[in-house]
Amino acid sequence: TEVAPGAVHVPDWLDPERQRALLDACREWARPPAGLRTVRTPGGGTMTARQVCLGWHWYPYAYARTVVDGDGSPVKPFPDWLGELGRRAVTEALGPSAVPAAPYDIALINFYDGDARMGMHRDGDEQADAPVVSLSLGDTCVFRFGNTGTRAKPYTDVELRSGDLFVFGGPSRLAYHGVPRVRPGTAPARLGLAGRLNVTLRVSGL
Ligand code: MD5
Ligand code: FE
Repeated sequence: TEVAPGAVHVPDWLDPERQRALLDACREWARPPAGLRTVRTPGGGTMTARQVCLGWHWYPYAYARTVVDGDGSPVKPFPDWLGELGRRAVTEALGPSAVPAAPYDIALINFYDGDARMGMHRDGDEQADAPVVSLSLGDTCVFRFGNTGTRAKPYTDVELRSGDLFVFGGPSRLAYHGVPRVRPGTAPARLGLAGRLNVTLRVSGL
């Protein structure tokens, strides 16, 4: 389903076996060193979603090769298979011509418990216009897709479920978006995951 030009939602893109494999990988990546951390914003606040990064470490609002705002460790490598998954996602959602020439080299993995939220923002710290690939696991959330020029309404709210793919390319790459709520207890029981995980794949341009 095309939610806006370049913004395509593909429900149930990852089958149960691939969801399991991605979740197991996320659990490994979440362990220290360079594991799951609470993100502190320059204003003194904390993000409610916790995060682990692969390839490049995101800290508000820049990228680094070490966990500069955490344990100082080198960031974990971005595996080839994840880049392959990203290219396949873009091909299936937007077509082969939308696959970027540069390799996917960043994964940001956000963990949301039942109370976590993400406020409306744009993702502008990458120096490349490649589509962002988003994969959801666990609890369903309300994902809010907004506009490029303003943080304000109108919004399109979409429920993202375990296994869903969303690709944000073209004119939607710099749109405002957020996660106003998670629906606790909606994860498939087979995953054994209390909460929501979102994996985004990005091209750094760095
Ligand atoms: C999430 N993550 O569900 C979302 C999914 C983040 C973040 O927002 O910054 O880690 S990615 C949604 C996204 C990425 C790039 C562009 C657009 C949406 N968009 O234009 O709507 O944890
Ligand atoms: Fe974002």
